[in-house]
Amino acid sequence: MPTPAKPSPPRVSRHDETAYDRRRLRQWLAGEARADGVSRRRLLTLLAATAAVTALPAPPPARAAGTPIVKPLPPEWFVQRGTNAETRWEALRGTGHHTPNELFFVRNHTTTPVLDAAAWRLRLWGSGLRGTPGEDRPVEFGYDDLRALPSVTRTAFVECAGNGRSFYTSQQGETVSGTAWTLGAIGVARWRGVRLADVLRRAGLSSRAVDVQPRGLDAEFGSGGESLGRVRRPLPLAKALDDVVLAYEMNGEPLPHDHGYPVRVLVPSWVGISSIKWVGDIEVSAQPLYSPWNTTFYRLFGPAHPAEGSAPLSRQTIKSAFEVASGAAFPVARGQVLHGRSWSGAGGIARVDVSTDGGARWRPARLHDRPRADTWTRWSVAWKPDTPGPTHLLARATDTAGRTQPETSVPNAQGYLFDAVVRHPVTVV
Ligand SMILES: Nc1nc2c(c(=O)[nH]1)N[C@H]1C(S)=C(S)[C@@H](COP(=O)(O)O)O[C@H]1N2
Ligand SMILES: [Mo]
Repeated sequence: MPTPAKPSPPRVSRHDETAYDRRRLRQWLAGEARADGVSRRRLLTLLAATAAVTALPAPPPARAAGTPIVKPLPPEWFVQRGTNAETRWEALRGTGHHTPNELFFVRNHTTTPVLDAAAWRLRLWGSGLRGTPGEDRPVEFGYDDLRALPSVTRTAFVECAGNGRSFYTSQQGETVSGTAWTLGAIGVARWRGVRLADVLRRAGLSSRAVDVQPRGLDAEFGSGGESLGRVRRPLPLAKALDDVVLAYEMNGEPLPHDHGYPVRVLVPSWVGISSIKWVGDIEVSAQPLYSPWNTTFYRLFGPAHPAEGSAPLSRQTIKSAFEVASGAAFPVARGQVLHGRSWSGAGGIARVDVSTDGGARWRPARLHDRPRADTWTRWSVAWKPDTPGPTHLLARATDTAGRTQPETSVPNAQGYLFDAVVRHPVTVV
């Protein structure tokens, strides 16, 4: 259960309490203190009344009351889904290989915390670090400490495990739980940061370490009237040491608040939940770790899967999307070019086939990017519709590992890892 900010012990002088209250208010502003039952307005009033305010960075960006996302969400770019925002594929037409930060989808379990990089610390702790056995010996890094380490830059997608979930229902008639994403819960960015491996080694990684569990500084997540604690999910050490990045830049800018400022984890090719935003601490463990996010969630349950669920999800699956609005109208007998993108968690995209007549005939699309792991490949096909009326556009990708998108996806209760060919409705007029 959450621990409320504790009042100072009675022996502390009035002066100390004043200083502590100031610090506590600052921590609250940085998202590091809990204030259950106290309004944001009340705390801001308290803040304004203390000298702490003079030492504060710029005020947090204005956000609409009750909105869990900081950046603007114009309806021509996003569909809002609860605490999340899905990118509209038609808005990606004409953008380059990388998704502009303003257009990048947001998946929040609760609310974007507005953190202060100067006050932020990353704490590494646990039985998988060297030191006296049994002793909890945390190692801390500040924002400047991380920025002073050698940096790496990587192009990679972040994609929600539930991307495409709504097609289990609309195409296959399955009932699944979770956010009803279409295909817009993905974005590709150039991430810059430090290798998690470098930070782990500097912290004194022990040869006994097996799991690494980053945890976010956003609020605790409640489900079914119960708090599951802060968002966290273990990563096997092998992946943590391979290609995982602690990212502080996204497409050449400091991470936006909604995407994890000041630092997020980036786990290339894996389901989005692995890439913990607003990371505050990392447990390094000599014992295997569990959290709700690799047990209750992010396994496959259902008739086609073991009773206890599949292994925790890791790599993303294979998908394709057109940069076209659902239900778009195309003029008959006029030539045009259809654009889209395909991606896979198992490698690059080797081939894409497209049908403009609901799946009767297929032809290869022209690929505009070399096949590359961890990111998508853009493609196009020319199309001159000859018959007025409704039809479906279909795209079917094959990756360099030899996987091809199937006609139907094996269902699971939470609707993860949809991979089937999507039937995209359009009309010829
Ligand atoms: N701390 C924290 N990290 C998080 C989440 C969250 O709610 N809190 N959501 C996860 C999920 S489910 C996804 S799909 C990605 C989404 O990243 P984005 O919002 O930057 O697109 O962040 C992951 N990391
Ligand atoms: Mo997700």
